[in-house]
Amino acid sequence: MPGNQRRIPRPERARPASDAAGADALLRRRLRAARFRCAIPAGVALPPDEGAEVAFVGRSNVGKSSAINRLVDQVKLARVARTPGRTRALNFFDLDARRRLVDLPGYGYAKVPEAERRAWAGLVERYLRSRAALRGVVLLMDVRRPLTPLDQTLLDWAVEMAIPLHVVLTKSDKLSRGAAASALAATRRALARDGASLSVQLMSSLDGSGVDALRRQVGVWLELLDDAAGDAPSPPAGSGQKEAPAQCSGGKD
Ligand SMILES: Nc1nc2c(ncn2[C@@H]2O[C@H](COP(=O)(O)OP(=O)(O)O)[C@@H](O)[C@H]2O)c(=O)[nH]1
Ligand SMILES: [Mg+2]
Repeated sequence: MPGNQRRIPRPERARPASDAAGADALLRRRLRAARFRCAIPAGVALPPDEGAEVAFVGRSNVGKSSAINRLVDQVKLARVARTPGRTRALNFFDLDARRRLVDLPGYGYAKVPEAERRAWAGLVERYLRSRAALRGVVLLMDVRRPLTPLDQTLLDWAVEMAIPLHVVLTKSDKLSRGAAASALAATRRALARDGASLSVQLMSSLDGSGVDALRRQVGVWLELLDDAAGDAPSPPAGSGQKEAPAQCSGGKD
């Protein structure tokens, strides 16, 4: 074909692939804009309940910070917000003026004192019940130990409150491919028995597998591929995170 001849587009064949790649690139860019906004301890008012947010919840050490960092393509976003002694805080990350990710406090192992378990439950349940901006919850469970009692509590709340739920089975690299697939199928079966309507996926923050699926789910919930979605202006590299305020709300609630 002569080089100067105009190419005839063939949308049926060429478009879907490039559109999908373009959509993924846009999603990545919008998530990469995430910036730590504030950590809100119990009793302090949350940022205004407007726009849209997606919350992440799971047992301590399940890999929640690592998954958030993978999601937003940043090495230590979730870690910079971690203040020792403030494990009961809700950490808010802005994607743009109207969209946020929220890192809910992790829950402990089976043996945490009852009072501590109740404090955690009170804080998380209140947030889930009252937050109009909440579009969905990502529940992270270790692929080797899914559906602990507190995971079940979370699931029950989400079903009761009709909050869309996406379950991520973390650390899939710790199992063989076959064992991970079996764990995924078993978890899906168990959740179907519960009558929960939700999605379940495997993920490894170590090798990055599954991160695209998580990105797409968050993108759908936050309508990140909406044409109207603004690209947040990025602050200069290296600025912002260390100086982020410890809180960003007005007073007690
Ligand atoms: N092998 C493996 N280790 C992981 C993965 N995700 C997190 N980890 C490790 O698990 C530990 C807890 O991770 P972190 O993200 O801090 O968990 P969080 O307490 O739920 O926020 C750390 O040592 C991580 O390096 C994963 O996908 N694969
Ligand atoms: Mg963490």
